[in-house]
Amino acid sequence: MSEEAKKNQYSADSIQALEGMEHVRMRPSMYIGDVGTRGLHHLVYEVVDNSIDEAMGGHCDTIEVIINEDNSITTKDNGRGIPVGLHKKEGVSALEVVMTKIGAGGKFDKDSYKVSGGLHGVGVSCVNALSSHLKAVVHREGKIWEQEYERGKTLYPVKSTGTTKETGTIVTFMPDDTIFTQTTEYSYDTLANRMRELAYLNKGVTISLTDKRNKDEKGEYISETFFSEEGLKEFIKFLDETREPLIQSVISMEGEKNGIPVEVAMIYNTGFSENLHSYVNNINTHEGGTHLSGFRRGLTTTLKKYADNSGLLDKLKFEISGDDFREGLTAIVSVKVAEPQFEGQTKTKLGNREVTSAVSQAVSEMLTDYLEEHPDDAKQIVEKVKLAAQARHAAAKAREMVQRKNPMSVGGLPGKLSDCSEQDPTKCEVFLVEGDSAGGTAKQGRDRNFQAILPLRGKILNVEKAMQHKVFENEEIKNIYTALGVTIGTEEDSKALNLEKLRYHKVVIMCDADVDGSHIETLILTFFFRYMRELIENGHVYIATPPLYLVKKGSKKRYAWDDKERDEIVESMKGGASIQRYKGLGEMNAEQLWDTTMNPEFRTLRRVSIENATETDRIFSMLMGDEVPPRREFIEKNAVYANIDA
Ligand code: 0RA
Repeated sequence: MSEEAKKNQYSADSIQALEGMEHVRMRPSMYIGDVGTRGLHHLVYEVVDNSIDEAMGGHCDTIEVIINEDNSITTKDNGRGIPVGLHKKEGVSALEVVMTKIGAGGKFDKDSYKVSGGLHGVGVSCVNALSSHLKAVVHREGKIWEQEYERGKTLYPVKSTGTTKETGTIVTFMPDDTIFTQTTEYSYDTLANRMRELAYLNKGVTISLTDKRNKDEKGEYISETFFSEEGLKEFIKFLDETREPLIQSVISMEGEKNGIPVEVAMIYNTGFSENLHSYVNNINTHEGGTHLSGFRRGLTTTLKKYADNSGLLDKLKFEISGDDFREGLTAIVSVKVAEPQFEGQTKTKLGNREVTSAVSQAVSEMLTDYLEEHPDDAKQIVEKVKLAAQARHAAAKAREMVQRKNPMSVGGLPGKLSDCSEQDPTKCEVFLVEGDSAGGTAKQGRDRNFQAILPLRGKILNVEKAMQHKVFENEEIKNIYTALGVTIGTEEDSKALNLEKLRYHKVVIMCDADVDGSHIETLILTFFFRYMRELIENGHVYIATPPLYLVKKGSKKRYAWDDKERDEIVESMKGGASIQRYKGLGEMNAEQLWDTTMNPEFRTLRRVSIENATETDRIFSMLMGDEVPPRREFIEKNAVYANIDA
């Protein structure tokens, strides 16, 4: 190539690079999912993923994440450092290429498990493009190198600023507030949950998180260090901390099958829910996929074979189904796939066919060994499966009652439901109200055109502690199913939730603003989380926020939702104000309830979303399960909704 041609080639490439970076800024959601809280946190995960890649290659064992005072983020690792030498094709430092070129961004070596779909693995250059300022510092080849950028544009060529004996990469970035317009404030808990998860998924790697925005009573920054010696085995113990184990130890394996690294850990508890968590290249695959199918297949065939041979199931009159093997099971499957294909609505379902048999084989071998070596545990498991099968039969009968066989039949709406007149579900709301008296007030206060009221009697069943058939037999729960028009069973799946006939697109939980109220709220949420998760996932579940105080002076009336607001109002009224504390919804009259809590123009509804299913699962089992001490500790430390971002 002539000098001239080379020059043209270089500028053509750099224009392309620029276009790539511009494209990220124009369509950030294509790269990081969204520009809300999730996307904001995703920036951190993206950089840390690169450090984890170094760790997976055996080049790094320590990663630090710091939330700086100004909400910018610093990550440090002791990996090899991003290469700084001349990148032949681009004619600039490799560091600059990694930071400013979309796609080329990641590693140059092909032997790492990069993620091509999903949300991770888009490269640090994306983080750079979406940061108002970023500084990269590299310790490599005895020297310290650095380069800075503004909105992805290089401020100066890579320069050396000193010498060093270390290796590693330090990245500091400030998310661009013209992109993240909703918020640029990082949540310590969200980052901590992910760092903890990464530490379990990558044993031996130390990951610390420090929050420099706040100091504790001792004047120290809030900081945690996550490290796991045993990986998934410990992760399972953490997840099942609040459940009572059925067997002695965690069953686990780690190895390679058909060239695919597979890690599995599982335990049975005395509970009734099934908790499966799956990961591909450290990404939580919420929608499952081929690795999870492989796990199920391996589990079912191995346990079935064992149970058949043991003669323990001889007197059972009906078939055991796959589900029966998973009652009270908590399991994690983690695989590394070189070229993962992600499918599904949220691109979190693994599609690679070859993974199924790899995981299935791994699980079969692991379980066969365990059952042979632990006959007592094996017996416990088979007994549990047997009970599950019996309960399933009882549940199937009970479930028929919430199954509307004929979709045309309207009959059977619960008598306590006060329906609205509007028929278009997208415009309709239903309030689930605690108690008949509050229900009565809500009925008077509502706009009957589009607001329906379903009073619930006292505390609804704690589904965390009940077997399935008890849940479907419960009067209040049956009423919720029928009132919402939600049925169980679709053409493809007899147990799937059917939301086609959902009667109201807003389902609002309205409880007293006190301890009892929040307990009932949690019971209802537990039910939705375990039995109607899609309703939450599709954004239909809301929590109403009634005020705590009414402040009055003469004819002036103002409501307050917390103590600070109350004090401000009292002060603004300049003396002589009287304060009424609402102990419950029942103390409000219909007009007050409408004004403060139900009128769409003034009310605040909190939409319930599941930020992190793994963590939410743990929290519900802790809050609603048997073991009291961890629950008390949790409630003392956090608000009930700490991890349900509403
Ligand atoms: C490109 C190539 C290599 C490593 C990295 C990037 C790298 C990126 C980040 C981001 C944060 N920490 C990082 N550590 C490394 C391979 C390096 C080599 O071949 O020596």
